[in-house]
Order: sequence, then C-alpha cells, then structure tokens
Amino acid sequence: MTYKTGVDELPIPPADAKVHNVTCDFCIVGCGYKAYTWPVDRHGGRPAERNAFGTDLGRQQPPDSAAWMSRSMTNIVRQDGRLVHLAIVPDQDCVVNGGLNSVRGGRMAETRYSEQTGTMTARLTHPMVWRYSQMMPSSWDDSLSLAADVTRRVIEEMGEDGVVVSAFDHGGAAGGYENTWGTGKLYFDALTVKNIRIHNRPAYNSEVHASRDMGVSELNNCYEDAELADTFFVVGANPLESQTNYFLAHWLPNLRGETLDKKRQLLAAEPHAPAKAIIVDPRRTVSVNACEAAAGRENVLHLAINPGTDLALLNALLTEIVARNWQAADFITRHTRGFGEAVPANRMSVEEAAAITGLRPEDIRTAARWIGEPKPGGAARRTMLAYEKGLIWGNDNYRTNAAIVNLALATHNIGREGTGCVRLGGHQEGYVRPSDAHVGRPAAYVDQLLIGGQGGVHHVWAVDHFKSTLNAEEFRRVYRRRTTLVKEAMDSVPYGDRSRQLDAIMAAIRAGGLFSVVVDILPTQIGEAAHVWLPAATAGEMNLTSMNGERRLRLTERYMDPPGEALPDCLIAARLANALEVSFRKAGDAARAGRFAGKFDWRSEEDAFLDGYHRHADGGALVTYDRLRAMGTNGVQEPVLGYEDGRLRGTQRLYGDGTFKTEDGRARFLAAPWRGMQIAARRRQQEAHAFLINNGRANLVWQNAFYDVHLPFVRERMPVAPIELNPEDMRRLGLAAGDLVEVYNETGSTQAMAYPTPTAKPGQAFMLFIAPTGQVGNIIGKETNELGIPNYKNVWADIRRIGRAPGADAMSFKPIDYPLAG
Ligand SMILES: Nc1nc2c(c(=O)[nH]1)N[C@H]1C(S)=C(S)[C@@H](COP(=O)(O)OP(=O)(O)OC[C@H]3O[C@@H](n4cnc5c(=O)[nH]c(N)nc54)[C@H](O)[C@@H]3O)O[C@H]1N2
Ligand SMILES: Nc1nc2c(c(=O)[nH]1)N[C@H]1C(S)=C(S)[C@@H](COP(=O)(O)OP(=O)(O)OC[C@H]3O[C@@H](n4cnc5c(=O)[nH]c(N)nc54)[C@H](O)[C@@H]3O)O[C@H]1N2
Ligand code: SF4
Ligand SMILES: [Mo]
Repeated sequence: MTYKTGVDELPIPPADAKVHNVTCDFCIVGCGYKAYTWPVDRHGGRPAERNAFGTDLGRQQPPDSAAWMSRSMTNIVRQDGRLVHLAIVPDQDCVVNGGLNSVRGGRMAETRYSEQTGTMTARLTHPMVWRYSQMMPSSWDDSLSLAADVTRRVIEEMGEDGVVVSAFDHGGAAGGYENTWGTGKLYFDALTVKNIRIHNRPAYNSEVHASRDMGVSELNNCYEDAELADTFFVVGANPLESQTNYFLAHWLPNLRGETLDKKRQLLAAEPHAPAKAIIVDPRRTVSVNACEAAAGRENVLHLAINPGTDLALLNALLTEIVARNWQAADFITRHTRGFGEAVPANRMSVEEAAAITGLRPEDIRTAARWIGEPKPGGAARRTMLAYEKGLIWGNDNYRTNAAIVNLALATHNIGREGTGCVRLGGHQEGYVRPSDAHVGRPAAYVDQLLIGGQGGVHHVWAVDHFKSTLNAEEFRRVYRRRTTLVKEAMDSVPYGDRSRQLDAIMAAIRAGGLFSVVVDILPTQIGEAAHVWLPAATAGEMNLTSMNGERRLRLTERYMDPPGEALPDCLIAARLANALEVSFRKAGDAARAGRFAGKFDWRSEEDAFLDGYHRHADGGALVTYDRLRAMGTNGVQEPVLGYEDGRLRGTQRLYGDGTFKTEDGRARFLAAPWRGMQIAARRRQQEAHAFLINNGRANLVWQNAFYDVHLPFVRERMPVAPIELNPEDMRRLGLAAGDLVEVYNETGSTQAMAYPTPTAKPGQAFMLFIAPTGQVGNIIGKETNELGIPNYKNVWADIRRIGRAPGADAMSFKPIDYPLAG
C-alpha cells in the first residue's frame, strides 16, 4: 500500500458519502464501480454505522470483501469547486464483474486529475494555440474562432473534401453516445465530410463488414452465455489480458465446472460437463495457460497456427463438420441462405489445412468435434465462437470474418443459450450518428490522403496516429513537415491580425501545408504538430452513456469537475459548430451558416443525449438519464424494449427467434475461399526477414499508455515497449534480458526491450503494440485489405541490439504464466 506514495492509511468513506454509478472508463467489458465522494476534511469511522460500507472495519475483512479498497482506488479531487475525497471501488452487485477490478480499472481513481495528490497534472486545462512560435494558453472563443475561420477558408477553397477528420466511434471514455452524436452531427449533418477515419484504422469502415453483410451483428450474445457454453472457440483473442473480468467472472467458473448447477437448471433437457476451450493463436498466451489451469490440459486445445492462416483452418472446420453431417439442417433451411453454394466454394480438406496452418490433422479434427459434434443423447452442442484483433487485424479480414460466421451459422451457434458468434471487443460501444452513407465503400484511405499532400485542415479527436497507425514513421515525417509549413507562416505575421493570419495560413496550405486541431485530454505525440489544442473532459467529469460487449447500457455519473476549462467532447463539437456558423455568416455565406443554425444549442451533455440517442437509437425514446440512473450499474441491455414499473426492459441476446438483420430476415452464408496472404508485400516480407513481429496488448497497460506514462506503476515496469523473444533466439542475437533492440524492415524501424519468454516460438516475437517509446506501426506497410482494413499483426522484420534499455536494470523478467500442476 505504501508503494511509491508513502501513504499507509486510507480514508474511510463516511456513511453519508455521496455514491455515483460508474462504468469503467476503459475496456469493452464495462465493469461496474461505485464512486464515493465526501468532503476532504471529514472521515468515516471503523464502526459499521460510521462508514459507507456498513461494515465493522475493526475486524479483518475476508477475501473479496466489498469493504476493501487500495491506494490506487482513491484520490482527492474537486466537485462543484470543493475539494472532496474520491474512492472508486468495484461494485459487488454489478452482474458484469461481481466486485472484481482489474489492474487497469482498479486504478481509475489514480488516473484522475488532482492538484492535491499530483496525479494527471499533465491534463490539458485550457485551449492552446500556436502563436509567438509556441503553444500558448488561450480562451475558448479565440481558439475556436481560429479553428473555425481556417476550416471555413479551406471549405471555400477546396470544398468539404479539404476537411479531414480522425475521430473515435466507440463508447467509454473518449467516446460514448453523447460524444459520437456531437461529432457525428457536426461532420455528417451540418457538414458532409467524406475524408474521415476512425481512431484505430485509416478509413471510415467496419471491422466486421462480413458479419454485418451476413445479417449478424457482432455483439449478439450475453456474458451469461459464457457460463453456459460447452465449448469456447476463440480466434485471435487473449481475453485474460484484454477482456479481463469477462474472462475471470464468466469463463473461468464454467471451465472449472462451477456453473454446472446453473447449466442443469437453465438447460435441463441435456447432459452437461465443464466447458472445453479451443484457442487459435500463434502464440501461447496467458489465456491458454489460465484455461489449462482451470479446465485441465486435456480440455484445452491451443492451435498455435501459422500467422495469417486462420481462414484455411476455419474453412477446414466447416468442411469437416459438414462431412460428418453435424450441421444444423433444420435451422439452415428455415433461417439462412447460401449454404449450398458456400460449402463447396470454401471446401478445404483437413490435410490441406494442416499443411497451410502448420497444425496436426488430428488437432483440427478434435477441434471440429468440440465445436460441432452433438452431445451424448443427440442435443446440439453449445459453442461460443469469439474473435478479436488477431482475426480482425489479421490476414484477409473480410473472408476470415465471413468464415467464422459461416461456421457459427452452420452449427446454429447464434441465438441460443451458451452460444454466440461475437467480437470480444475493444472499447465499449456508443455509436449514434446521422447516416454515413455518403462516405462510400471502400471509404477514403485518410492517412494516405494526408501523406499524399491532400486536405487543408485536420480535426483530430482522441487519436494519436503517431503511435497507433500503420506506416507510422512516414505519416509522422510528412505530418510534421506539412504542419511546420503552417507554423512558419503563422509566425510571419502578428497573431492579433486575424485576416493576415488566415491569408498566411492559406498560402501555406496551398504550398502543401496542413492546419491541425487536436481535441484531447492530455498532450499527445500528434499534438506536438498541431496548431490548436482543445481540452476535453472525460468520463466522470461529465455524465456519459455507453454499452458494453453484451449491449449493456449504463450511465456513468459525473462525480468530479473537469480540470480548468475542459469541456465534454460533445459540447466542444457544438461550440465548434456554432463558431463555424458565425464564421460563415461574417463571410456573407448565409446558406452555409444556416446548416449549423439551431442545431447545436445544447447546454449540457444530457441535451446531446436527448438530441442523439433518445431520438435516434433503436428503443432510445424509452431512455432518459433518470431512468438509466435508476438502473444502476446493471443498466439495461440494448435494444431497449419497454419501460414498466420504473424499470427499463431490454434484450438479453439477439436472434433467438432466428430472424437476422437482412431484408428477408435470413442470415447469409458467404463464399470465402482461402487465397494465401492477401497483401502480396507481406508474403515477400515473410521470406526476407527472420522474425514475425506479432503485437498486441498487455494486461497492465491501457491503450497507448496515455495515463500509464504518467504513473510509476506501469512506467517503471515497462520503460520501453517489451518484445517477447524465445531465449534461444536471444542467445543467437547476443541479447540479454532488458537489452534495447532495433526492429527493422523495408518499411521502417522501431525499438523495444528484449523480454525472454520460454513459451515464445523460435522466430516469433510479440511486441507491446502502441507504446509511446516504441511503435510497431513504424514497420507496418501501408497496404490494407480491399475495404481499407489494416493487417497490423502479420508483420516480419529483423532485430539487432542497440544497448541497454533505460530502466531495465531495475526490472524483473520473470515469465507471467501460471504454474501448472504436473
Ligand atoms: N489490457 C488491455 N486490454 C485491452 C486493451 C489494452 O490496451 N490493454 N485494448 C482494448 C482494445 S481497443 C482492443 S481492440 C482489444 C483487443 O483485444 P485482443 O484482440 O485480445 O488483443 P491483441 O493482443 O491485440 O490480439 C489478440 C491476439 O491475437 C494474436 N494473433 C496475432 N496474429 C494472429 C493470427 O494471425 N491469427 C490468430 N488467430 N491470432 C493472431 C496475438 O498473438 C494476440 O494474442 O483489447 C481491449 N482490451
Ligand atoms: N500495431 C498495432 N497497431 C494498432 C493495433 C494493433 O493491434 N497493433 N490496434 C489498433 C486498435 S484496436 C486501437 S483501438 C488503436 C488505439 O490507438 P489510439 O486510438 O491512437 O490510442 P488510444 O490510446 O486509444 O488513444 C486515445 C487518445 O484519446 C485521449 N483521450 C482519452 N480520453 C479522452 C476523452 O474523454 N476525450 C478526448 N477528446 N480524448 C481522450 C487520450 O489522451 C489518447 O491520446 O490502435 C490501433 N493500432
Ligand atoms: S476488465 Fe476492462 S472494464 Fe473491467 S475493470 Fe478492467 S479495464 Fe475496466
Ligand atoms: Mo481497439
């Protein structure tokens, strides 16, 4: 408890502490928390009647006690201008996490802005603009009118295609229904912006086009299904580290056999056993390891596939299941189309697939059995098919996504208890926007437009391309050059002379420059190139609604003030829109000005919610902040169907009646034959370099470490992005644990810290994905699939030693696996 802080006693929330509903800021799982606040000069006490937990704290608390918190769960913040204690504690009554926290969510409180404890004092507190050759604090009026005037001039000269936008489309912090509506209404209604991309990929497209084209929304089951499944079939996901409490609270109990009673009760007509798990991942992850520890090795099949060959495996599984006549014939006839064509089109024998994937034929056959073979007595097996970024950011996204949905449809593993064909997810979701139909398909490849010198102004909402995009080194180089042109032009005339400033900026843009506006909560790497920074408020500093991976909608209540003058993103979008209206009106363009007029008069985020979700979401008319607040951290699962007796009624799982999201209600099978590595450059790359540079998440770190980089807990553990390497490979390269290495190929180079990992396959490295001190994106070529989806995962490069990594000598390099018995 005293780690780094010297604090060995925690404040006790008094019995009358204010309690707020909180959904974790971070991942898709959306764990429920309670935020307690109370005046800074008061304390609760140990007797039950003197603390908010109603527990006698004079006694040793049992494990998993609700009346427990860590130092990281507390802070001192401002609320309505007054200093208060803040404790953000996992909620035992939330059905998502049942009181569990994770190493990310459990640190929410210490990631809040506090002048008193010094946490996150790097937060942006005021708008900043480029003047006098540096970023200077400014007012909202000044910074917004500059951003609006430049945007107007660009539209006048280049049309709306000169406006380039990067924006979140997700839920949780840096998103949510309020903020996706605010930005959406600005760019898709008041403006008609086509050159827009999403936070995690270079175009405005879907990660799962195929699933949606087949009529299957990607979040179609509920977390209880993981307690009821007979088999988990997991492709390219690492749920222990990436969807932590979903895995711990709902999967592990099933793998351990602890949900057998529940299965027998809910699904009485069939035999039950503890779940088995099949995990398809080139790497032996801690999820594989944890499944083995829970279910026993004999019930876990790790298919350590050759990278990028998932499609061959999935098609072989479909072929094998149909060959054994295990398909769900009745369901296929009544609720689908295209089975008869897709099966021959996708045919792939087990032996062919074994040669392509590097797997043993008998393991593929075992997988087919665990997925598709009816249970003793003939009842259909319940298989939950789950995938995430190893599939989505893998080889041939569209076809591979289609192939896993084909497999789920063929075995009727969608819409029944204990099944689902789902993304495990990244962020929470929170999408409600006007139509994006004008964007088209394939959508514009925004990063390449910017690199190619197009666009005049770039609005960036909560994305740090410098860390997270592909072809990142070139992107950074060009972006810096283009924005520097504008900075130099701005320095050449007095800031106060707006009309000369605008002329100078436009002249620079005509000469290849780019004006950049960044909306963020913290200084970012791309922000170093920007001309305007607008400070956003985040979850907890505003009321925010989002849904999780089982479509569970909750309201996170505002429990503290934003730093300085920071505002919710939706209100920043509204102010920018209003500034654009003023700018066009002043310039005499009443028609353009009219497109903004009267649309953005929101005074609070609740107004944005009522204008957006309430009016436009399926079932949204039933939902208000008050009704959601009453539903607490359990919320309601979307789509919302009714409101009765003071409670919202929702939808536990989709497609239970076999009606899918197509015009005729039937799901579609798709032809998705294997065609090797889709991006030809990667095939050549694989031959030219010694190492696969697989990459992705680590439990400890949230995203690009925008908070973690400011906290010793993670910064000292991972001063440089770790790269997991086989110890024998390290010996050959002359590397010791903690050495700094350069990772390089024909696209670019980056750096990482060698982390010996005995379970790593020779020739296969795994690097933390978007760390501030080493970005995998530098070595990822610009090629994408036919719809603009990157393959971030299947990348090859060489490795050489640079020296010792800073901070490495104070680190432990112990493997993170669970020890297994026997
Ligand atoms: N701790 C933590 N959790 C997070 C996040 C975080 O930053 N930190 N971020 C959130 C976000 S935004 C997202 S999108 C999710 C992502 O969640 P995940 O998809 O679970 O995370 P990744 O680690 O990117 O990738 C998963 C696995 O894909 C494997 N893989 C690589 N190549 C292939 C391949 O060719 N085939 C197959 N089958 N597998 C392959 C990798 O070895 C890796 O174990 O995590 C969310 N949760
Ligand atoms: N090599 C490789 N690259 C990848 C991936 C991969 O697996 N491998 N995965 C991709 C994926 S799935 C993802 S999600 C991306 C992530 O890439 P990014 O989206 O660039 O990374 P984040 O850390 O999510 O960026 C969040 C930014 O939003 C800011 N922010 C936080 N809260 C708020 C808020 O309330 N308002 C505003 N305005 N700003 C806020 C943070 O300070 C931070 O700068 O990376 C992608 N890139
Ligand atoms: S599992 Fe995800 S949602 Fe839950 S506490 Fe951890 S980061 Fe937050
Ligand atoms: Mo993501």
